[in-house]
Amino acid sequence: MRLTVAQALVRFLSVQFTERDGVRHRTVAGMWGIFGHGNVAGVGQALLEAGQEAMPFHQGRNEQAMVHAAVGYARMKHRLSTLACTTSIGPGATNLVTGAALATVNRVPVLLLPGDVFATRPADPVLQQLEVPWAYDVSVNDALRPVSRYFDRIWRPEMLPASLLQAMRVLTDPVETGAVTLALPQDVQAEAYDWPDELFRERVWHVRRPLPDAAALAEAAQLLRSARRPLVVAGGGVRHAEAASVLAQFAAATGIPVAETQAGKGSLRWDHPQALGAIGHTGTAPADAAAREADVVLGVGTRWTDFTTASGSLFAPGTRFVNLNAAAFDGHKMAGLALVGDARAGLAALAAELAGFRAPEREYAVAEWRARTAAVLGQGDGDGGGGDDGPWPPSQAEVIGALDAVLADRDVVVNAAGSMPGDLHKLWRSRDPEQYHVEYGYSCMGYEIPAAIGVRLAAPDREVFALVGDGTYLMLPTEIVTAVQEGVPVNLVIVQNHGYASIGGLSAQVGAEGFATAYRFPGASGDFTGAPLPVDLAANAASLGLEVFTPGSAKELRTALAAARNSPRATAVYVETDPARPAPGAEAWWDVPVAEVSARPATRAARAAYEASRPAPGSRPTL
Ligand SMILES: Cc1ncc(C[n+]2csc(CCOP(=O)(O)OP(=O)(O)O)c2C)c(N)n1
Ligand SMILES: [Mg+2]
Repeated sequence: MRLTVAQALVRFLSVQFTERDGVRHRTVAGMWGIFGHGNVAGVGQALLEAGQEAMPFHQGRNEQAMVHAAVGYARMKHRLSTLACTTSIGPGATNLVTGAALATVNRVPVLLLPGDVFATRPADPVLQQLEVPWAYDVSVNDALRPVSRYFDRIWRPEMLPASLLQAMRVLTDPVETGAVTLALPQDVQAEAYDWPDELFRERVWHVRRPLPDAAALAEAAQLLRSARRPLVVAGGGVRHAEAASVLAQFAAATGIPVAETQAGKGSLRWDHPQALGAIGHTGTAPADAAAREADVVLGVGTRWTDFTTASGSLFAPGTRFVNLNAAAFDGHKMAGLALVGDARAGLAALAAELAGFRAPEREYAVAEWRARTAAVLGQGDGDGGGGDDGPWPPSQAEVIGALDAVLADRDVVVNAAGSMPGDLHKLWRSRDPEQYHVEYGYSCMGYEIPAAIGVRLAAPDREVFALVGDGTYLMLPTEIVTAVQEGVPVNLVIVQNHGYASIGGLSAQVGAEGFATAYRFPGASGDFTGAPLPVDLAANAASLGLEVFTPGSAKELRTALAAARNSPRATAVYVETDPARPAPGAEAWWDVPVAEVSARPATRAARAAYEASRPAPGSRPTL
């Protein structure tokens, strides 16, 4: 079949399917794109020719945001389906780098198709070409190599078929997956070639659920049976593997309490009898207490990041770890016993090995924590009432409480960066495994709005609320226009606190005195402590086409959230928060080193506090 390289690529992608548990999905269900001279005549023409059914198209505004949308989509689809992103060469391509890193860090599949410079080199340098004098085969797309799990540059048409199959392998592999980049020189995209029909036959990529090795399972069961204070830590792998209900059964049957990482939050309903809530630096008091006294910890699908381990300080020396993980790389962390396998299949197998086992009874102060949570959420006895005459402006926690009161169980909250992820991790009461969608592997400001669009495209039957800090809003509001254009009725909650509040707090703590973290005029001293900026984000959101609500009381906030939820349009609820009433502080440490020498008293005091709080050398069990 004679087609251009770009036409062959689109045709191939339109007949790829993923299968797990007998359910089929389009592996690449659509494509985001911004056209330039590096892709308009190749991939752009091919999309036009293929038609919307073969490859639905979404017009992007910023290439980074396109990747965020694809990640939101793929995560919501449990990595069984994703979206591709086509870009021009040069800046359009390098704008992908941050999104690619985010996808790869979070192990979420996205297919990136940056244009590239001419393979035939008729007139180097072409517009936007980087020339590296000592390495003439390098283009800016090489910046995508370290952040991609598979990278290839299609210098000749003949290279395409084998590379496409490798790209699909990585996209559909639970261990390998992440950003997959096929760089497409602009002349090659438009070049015709006679392709074998075999390339375009329908293919089904079966996503495996491997079982851990029997000997390892037996050893893990023995270790857990011997434990006096076992603990499960649920990570993102639980969600990817759709293992929530198996985990709930496992916890109920064994009585082992469950704590959740950011990626794993929502694995258990917040009020499940074994649920301790969030773990680590942004954890709950009962979960962090359980971690401190645990003797055997079963990590399920977790990468053990510093937020989870409180920078290595959370678990006592001598704690034994069993890590059920699809990736051996993570399975062996924390000097653990690796159960290399799928979270759902592995948990079921482990439950069978543990038949009859019941963890020793132990009380954690869960009821106290839940009452405390309800109070800071402005929910009194936690029944969702009592918040209507709450204080104004609300605390950030009260905004979370209002959302909790208004949202239905299947609604989704999306967030990634700022002070909100920590507050959400600690306080949010997840009622559905898909409800809590916080990207904290890369914690990338600007993820929220495009990811909410991706989530909604993946789950059109769910209402989606993106919690958007003013800093995040200003970084990447661009895809609001796409939501308006395509009628994707996502809801933003714009949380105004006039700057990078989370970093302002951290800055004060590390002796940097909040320097340049508020959105204020520079002032006489030039340290950004002047008057607040005359910026109106509500007007800005309205100008981009959103239906905007600006509540002026606690009661109006709930009414506005409900109206936004019911609106057929994309909306924003704009709310200014009270920084004087922060959420409960950290129960566990996080390592951010403080300047060792300084002329400033605040820095010296912070350094002294850092040295006093830092765990003694050698006391971190996992290093
Ligand atoms: C792309 C990116 N740049 C910088 C950071 C570092 N950072 C983390 S939170 C934050 C401030 C976010 O401000 P805002 O969205 O207003 O949330 P707030 O902290 O005020 O809650 C910054 C700059 C980041 N996470 N992502
Ligand atoms: Mg802010």
